[in-house]
Amino acid sequence: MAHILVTGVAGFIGSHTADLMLAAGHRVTGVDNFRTGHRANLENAFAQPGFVFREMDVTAPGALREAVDAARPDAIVHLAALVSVQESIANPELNYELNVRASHLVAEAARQGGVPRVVFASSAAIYGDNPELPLREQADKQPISPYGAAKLASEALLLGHAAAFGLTVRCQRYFNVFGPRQDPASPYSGVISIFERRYRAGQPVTIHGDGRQTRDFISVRDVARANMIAATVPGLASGVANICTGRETTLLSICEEFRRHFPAAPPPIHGAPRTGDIARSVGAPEQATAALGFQAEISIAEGIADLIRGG
Ligand code: UD2
Repeated sequence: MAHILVTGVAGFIGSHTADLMLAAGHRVTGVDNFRTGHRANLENAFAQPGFVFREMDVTAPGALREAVDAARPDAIVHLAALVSVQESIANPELNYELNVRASHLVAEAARQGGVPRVVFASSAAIYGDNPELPLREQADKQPISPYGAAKLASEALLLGHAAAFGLTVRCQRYFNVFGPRQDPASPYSGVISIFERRYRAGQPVTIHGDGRQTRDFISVRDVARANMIAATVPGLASGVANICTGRETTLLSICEEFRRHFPAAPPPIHGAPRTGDIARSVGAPEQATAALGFQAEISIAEGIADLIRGG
């Protein structure tokens, strides 16, 4: 069994990743500063004997080094981040601090603390609106936000450390992740989290445009499993991989799926398309299968049922 340090453990993806690792018998040291994470997400983790929590900011001087020295983990899963594309546009400096400098600090803490492996939360945002679908890892990177640029820069920083200092670095390019604990608070939150809240409240959802736009929606439980594999399976080589399903789903079919659970819901309202919106997005999942032995298993129907059940 391994001991994993998870940064951003109180976040949406972090808390599911910790829960899954703990259930599999691994030990987890989780760190979070609760800037966007929530203590409530850790309710299950706190009840597990293999869980240790440190409230800290990964960019505070010496903080990561101290956490690494105390835990002596087998891997760091670095999920702490400024997670909102909109916030990265409003505050590029903070985006640099939390999405670039923090990644460098993780790479350095791993090198200096002798941690052999780092798993990094990258994003499909690095591809921007590259139209060569399905997006393969070698596709041109055309980030259209400071957020996407920072994720790309972080991949380079971490892989540079991997090559120079012999760490194993796995960059996980998440596509549109959805599931329980995703925060629907902002209009720019993940669309499925917004829709779930509105369907549950009996309010109409707003579809920006005709609803034929597509995304590669992946359940957070599949993403947590991809993180656990990347952190714990022995003998992996460094590299990047899309964490996606390879399935293209329209917003209209997401609405249909919700209607099966909420048949009395009012019909969606169509608004103007969102500025800068991408018409289609889907990833090629083969590289994750080849490098990690990972394949998404949860269908949209199962994932939405899971979200509505909560947990
Ligand atoms: C954005 C971010 C991505 C991530 C994601 C949240 C970029 C380049 N990417 O991607 O990094 O933060 O959001 O999961 O900005 N929509 C509606 N009604 C709503 C909300 C959304 O129709 O109430 C549409 C939206 O216009 C888009 C689609 O749903 O066409 C998906 O929106 P999203 O914000 O969930 O995801 P995405 O891929 O635009």
